[in-house]
Amino acid sequence: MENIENLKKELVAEIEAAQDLKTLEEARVAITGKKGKLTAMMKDLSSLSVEEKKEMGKNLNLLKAEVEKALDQRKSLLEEKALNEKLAKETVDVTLPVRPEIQGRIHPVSKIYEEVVAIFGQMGFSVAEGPDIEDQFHNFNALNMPANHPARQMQDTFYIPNPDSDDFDDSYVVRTHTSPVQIRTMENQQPPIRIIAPGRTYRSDYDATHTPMFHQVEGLVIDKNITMAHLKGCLYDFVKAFFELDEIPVRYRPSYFPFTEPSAEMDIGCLKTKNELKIGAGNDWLEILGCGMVHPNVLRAGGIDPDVYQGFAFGMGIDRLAMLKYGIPDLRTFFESDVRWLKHYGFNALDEASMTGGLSNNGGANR
Ligand code: 2NM
Repeated sequence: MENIENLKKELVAEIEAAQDLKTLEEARVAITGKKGKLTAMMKDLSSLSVEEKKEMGKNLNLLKAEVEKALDQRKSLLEEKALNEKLAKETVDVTLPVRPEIQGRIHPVSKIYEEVVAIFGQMGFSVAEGPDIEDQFHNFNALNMPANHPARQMQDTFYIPNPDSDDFDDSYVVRTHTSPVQIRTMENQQPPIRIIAPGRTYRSDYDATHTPMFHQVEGLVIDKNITMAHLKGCLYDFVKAFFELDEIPVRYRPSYFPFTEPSAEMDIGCLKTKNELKIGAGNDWLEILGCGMVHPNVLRAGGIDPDVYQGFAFGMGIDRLAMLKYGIPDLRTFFESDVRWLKHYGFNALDEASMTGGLSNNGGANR
């Protein structure tokens, strides 16, 4: 018994002495391996009397369990130590300046996205997000587009089969606009609501101005006594900030969207010449966004009483805004990941859009 206690101390000390995983593994082999000390003692049991064998066998088994426990504990400890050493060696100083030879650029879509969020953020809007894969209720029905509504065909929707149902109305869609995010917000939040929903949207379309995945930002304001005048003031402030102009001609043309009534499209004044598009001057008009007063059916679908609350909403294409602002002629090039294109149209990673720091930073001089 005395010997077993001493042996235990000796073996545990050997284990604890291991300073790295390799030494520990050597210790394990030397103790419990095929030719290990403990293994040899277990083999020697056969030379003992039955009584002695019983007593000694029990003690050796207990010892073996304790030694294995010590080995496991030491192993965990040394593994953690090794990981910490590795992590310490791999730390990077994130406060170091970006090396000038680094090729990475911010994509124009990301840049516009950040600018739009900064402008509406300053006006008190928060950003809302939702899933790319939607059910038809949130993408269509709740937006005053019931089954067989012609606008559903208008949108060239990508449908995704529902594994649990053969009924086409139960199939999912990749969202054709970010409006389902507004519906989800209304479902989960009481007015006043003031949100923008930027993100990816999908329609089956492909030419110089359409790609099957594109980006939208939509906005929604709901409160008591909201009118078209609030819509106009808000969107006027937005286009002035976005195009960095003190004044800009705007006009609203009547339009149709199932989810708003009345609906309108907003144009901004511009000058179109053969090679150039100048925003904010001239006798031409450029369509910039769609908007309107949220349809009572949409408010009801979102659980909001249209007799108490009104709202305005708007939507615009982020990619289209990028094409306009930076004069990029073909939308398809946005998603080709051509590094030469990114180098030309991309932005320095450190130029964050902000209302105080200047949205486009030196008019693009550091592109
Ligand atoms: C547009 C144009 C007009 C819109 C409406 C809604 C909702 F969910 F509140 F009803 N979200 N977005 C809307 C209104 C979008 O895009 C051209």
